[in-house]
Amino acid sequence: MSRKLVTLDDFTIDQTRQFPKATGQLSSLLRDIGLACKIINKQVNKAGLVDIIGQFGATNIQGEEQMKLDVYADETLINVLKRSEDCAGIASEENDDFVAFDDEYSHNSKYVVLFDPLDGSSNIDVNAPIGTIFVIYKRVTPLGQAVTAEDFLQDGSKLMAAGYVIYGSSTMLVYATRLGVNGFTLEPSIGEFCLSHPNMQVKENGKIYSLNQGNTCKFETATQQFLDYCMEDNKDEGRPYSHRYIGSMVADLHRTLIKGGIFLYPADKKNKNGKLRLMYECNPMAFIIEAAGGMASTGTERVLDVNPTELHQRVPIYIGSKNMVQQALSYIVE
Ligand code: AHM
Ligand code: MG
Repeated sequence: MSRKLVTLDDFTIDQTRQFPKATGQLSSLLRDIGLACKIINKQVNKAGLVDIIGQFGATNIQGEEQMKLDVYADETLINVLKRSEDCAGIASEENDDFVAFDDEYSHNSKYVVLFDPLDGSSNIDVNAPIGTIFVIYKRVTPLGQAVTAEDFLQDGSKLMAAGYVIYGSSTMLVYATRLGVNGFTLEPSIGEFCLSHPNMQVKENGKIYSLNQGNTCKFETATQQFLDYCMEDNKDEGRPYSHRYIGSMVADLHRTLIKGGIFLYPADKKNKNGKLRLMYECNPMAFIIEAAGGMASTGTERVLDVNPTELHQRVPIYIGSKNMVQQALSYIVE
C-alpha cells in the first residue's frame, strides 16, 4: 500500500491552518532554512571527493582558494536568510557578533535565527555524520528598525522553534515547535524533505550513555560517580549500559532521540562551563528533547532557563531520557 508523501511544506501549512491567526511566516522561514541546508548537503556530499577535487580550505588546481566547508555552510545560510522575507538578522558560531540585516524589508521582519552552520566539522575527514543546528526567536525590539543584541540574547524558554539537519547515511531535518517534534528525510530524487518520523518521542529510560570518556581523569566527582553507575555490573537493573560517542553532537543526540539514552558534556576541573555553546547548540537541542518528552539540564538548572549574557557562552549539559538525566543529576551536590 503506498502512503501519500507529506513534504515539509505540506506539513507546516497544515500546522499553520490549526491556528487561524497564524501568518505563515514561521513556515516560510523554515522553508528558507531547509533550502539552505539542501545546498549545504550537496557540498557535504562531495567531501569524500577531496582527494580528487582538492581539500576544502586549500588552493585548487586553478590556483583558486576553496572555501572551508563550515565557512561555506555559514555563508549559505546567511545569504539565503538575508533574502528571506521573515528574517531580521542572524547569529552564528562562525561570527563573533550577530548580523542585523540592514534594509527596510528586514527591519520589518519578525524573527531572528541563531545557528551552528556545521557542527562536528572535525568528523568530515572520517565521513561521520555532521549537522546544522538552528533556533528561531521572535524579535523583542519594535518593527521598523534593525535588530539589536536584545533580540538574540533571549532565554531558551522564549524560543519559537528549533531544529537540526543531520548529514548522515541519509539527510534528515528534525523540527520542533511546542506542538511536538517531527523528522523529515530528504528524498534526493525530488529534492524535498518528506515526513518520515512523525511525533518523535524520547524514551523515559535509556540504556546508552554518551560522553567523551577519555576526559574521565578531569571530571568532577559527580560525573565519575555517574560513570561508575553506568558501568556497574547489575543485571537486575539492566547495567552495564552501552557507551556510544561519535563526537558530533547532532549525531549523538539524534541517536538519543530515537533510541533513548543520555548525552552529557559536563563541566570538568579545567572547564567550569563545559564545551558546548548555549545559544546555538544547547538551547535548540534542549528545546527539541523537551518537546519530545525528555529533559535537559546544566547540572544546576534547566538549560532553557539560563539567562544568557553572551552570544558564545558555554554551559555544561546533561540531556536525553528523563530518568537517566535525573540519575546523573542525583550525584551533583549543590
Ligand atoms: P564544534 O562546534 O567545534 O564542531 O564542536 C562541537 C562538537 C560537538 O558536536 C561534540 O559534541 C563535541 O564538540 C565533541 O567534543 P570532544 O571532541 O571534546 O569530545
Ligand atoms: Mg558547534
